[in-house]
Amino acid sequence: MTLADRVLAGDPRAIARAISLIEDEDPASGDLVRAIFSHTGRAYLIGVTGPPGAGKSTLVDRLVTIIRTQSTQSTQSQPFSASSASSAFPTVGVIAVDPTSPFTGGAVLGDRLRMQSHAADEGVFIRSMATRGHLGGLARSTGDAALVLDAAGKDVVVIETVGVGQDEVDIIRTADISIVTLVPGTGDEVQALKAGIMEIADIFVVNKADREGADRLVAAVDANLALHTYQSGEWRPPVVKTVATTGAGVAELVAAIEQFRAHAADTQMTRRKTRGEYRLRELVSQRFMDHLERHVLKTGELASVVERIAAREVDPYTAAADLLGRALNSPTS
Ligand SMILES: Nc1nc2c(ncn2[C@@H]2O[C@H](COP(=O)(O)OP(=O)(O)OP(=O)(O)O)[C@@H](O)[C@H]2O)c(=O)[nH]1
Ligand SMILES: [Mg+2]
Repeated sequence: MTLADRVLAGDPRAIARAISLIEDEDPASGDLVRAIFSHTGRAYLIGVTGPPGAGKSTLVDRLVTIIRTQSTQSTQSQPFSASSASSAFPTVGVIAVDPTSPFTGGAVLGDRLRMQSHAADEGVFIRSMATRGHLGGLARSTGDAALVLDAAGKDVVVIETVGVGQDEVDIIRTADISIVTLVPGTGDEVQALKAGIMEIADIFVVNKADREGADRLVAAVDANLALHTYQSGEWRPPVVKTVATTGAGVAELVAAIEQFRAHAADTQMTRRKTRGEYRLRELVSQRFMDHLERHVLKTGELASVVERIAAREVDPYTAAADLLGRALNSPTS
């Protein structure tokens, strides 16, 4: 059985192995994605972002608990339907993107500990992924890891990232739903505005609502939303207060997710296309640079172009046009 077959069968060890290949940017990961891709597109992708320490992992842990027990409730609507008759509860995959170096391990351990309540649950797969240094690498590897979980039959895939950089914003923006977590008393409003994460939120969560200033923060976010005129039928992001440590407000969050999912059913395809386009553009750019560096330029030549730009001997537009021309005139690999 190939690794792809084992992933498709839902084998947790194969899922872990596949994600490691992706994380290491092993060439085999491309073949893996090729093999599983036609089996993806079913999972509901939830992106959770926010500043470091906002309580994202604690919140995700609570969210997973509710999703995993949802079928026991006799409520009207169920946003996350289980994939097969054999599993009564929706299965979940969680990817926590570790903002720190893969070698410090601190945040990895933290995420593991805070999601420990699902350790014995076979329907939940939790994994931390380390940030890679280069542009777009994180978005690609996270996207590929989500594909693995999707192919493995997870009904819901949650991606947790620290909302600090464009990369993280890009990951969350292309999820089926984006949840932005803020915390009172940290000047988050300003930070969030800077990082451009206000615009990507489908739902705002003010976590640590047990702290002073929660209502003020809710009011600040509301005031910000009020600057935008919502057309009738347009989704206005709700602001949900939670205390992730006790679970307070998490049921309301699930209800908001449910509402968004029902509301955005027709726009989901647009979002998925955007996700696909983003990945395609990123992949082509990366392939192009790889080709350029491996087959067109001599060793160190790119660095010397960078030097010349720094020394103002050439402008970046001319340099880029020159590199593009040279690459196009060389045989592709
Ligand atoms: N008082 C209070 N503390 C909370 C709440 N939610 C989480 N915490 C605590 O905040 C700390 C950080 O929680 P995490 O869930 O690890 O936060 P995170 O956003 O995942 O952190 P990173 O992934 O490292 O960015 C932990 O000590 C939690 O127990 C809350 O609602 N109220
Ligand atoms: Mg975390």
